[in-house]
Amino acid sequence: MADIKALPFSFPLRRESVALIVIDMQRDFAEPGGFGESLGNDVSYVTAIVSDVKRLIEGFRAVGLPVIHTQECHRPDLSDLPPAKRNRGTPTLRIGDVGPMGRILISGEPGTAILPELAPIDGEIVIEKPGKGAFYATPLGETLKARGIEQLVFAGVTTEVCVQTTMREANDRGYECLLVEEATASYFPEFKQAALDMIRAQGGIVGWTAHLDDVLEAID
Ligand code: TIU
Repeated sequence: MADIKALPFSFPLRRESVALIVIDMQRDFAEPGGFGESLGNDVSYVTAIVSDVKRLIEGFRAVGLPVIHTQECHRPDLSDLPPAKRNRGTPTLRIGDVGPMGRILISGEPGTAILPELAPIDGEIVIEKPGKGAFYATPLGETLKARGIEQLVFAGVTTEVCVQTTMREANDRGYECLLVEEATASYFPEFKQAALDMIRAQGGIVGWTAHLDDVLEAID
């Protein structure tokens, strides 16, 4: 295990305190008929990163490092869905409505599931989150503390929404955060680029970015 070649400078990797966190690689964001498409987005930007996210997950598993998964979803009675979130915009299907993969972004529905290629295995933590950030209204903070995790390597979607929100939440809580460029996607390539740039600007104001091969080499 070595430091990770990263921007704006190398990431001081510590084996005993690092985990991979994979944000919201769900059918609802990657497949036609889900939440992402209901908002008018081209989901092929998400499917394009699946093989690289898989390589990253398998790299962490191969060396026995923890993998955490998140899912953006709500309770079936919508009690954790603020009207301001449900009513925003003009989607073709709102959160809680029935679509081709079941109720949109509702816990336990087929569309809410993590893509089968990236599915959690026994022992991996799965955090269901009602917000864009994974710390808000979830046990993530306590779970990380209990396991001594202080460094988070980020993958998932979308770069400027749930990934960046969670990175910012984590950065403010004292975690060292690194985003893997090939393992994150936005429905807007220019937003992905802007998010990468703003995360690592000003001496890593929110954290670090790195390329997949450099992460895999360092953890080996
Ligand atoms: N719409 C969009 O870009 N993202 C989300 O709604 N959720 C996540 O980023 N997971």
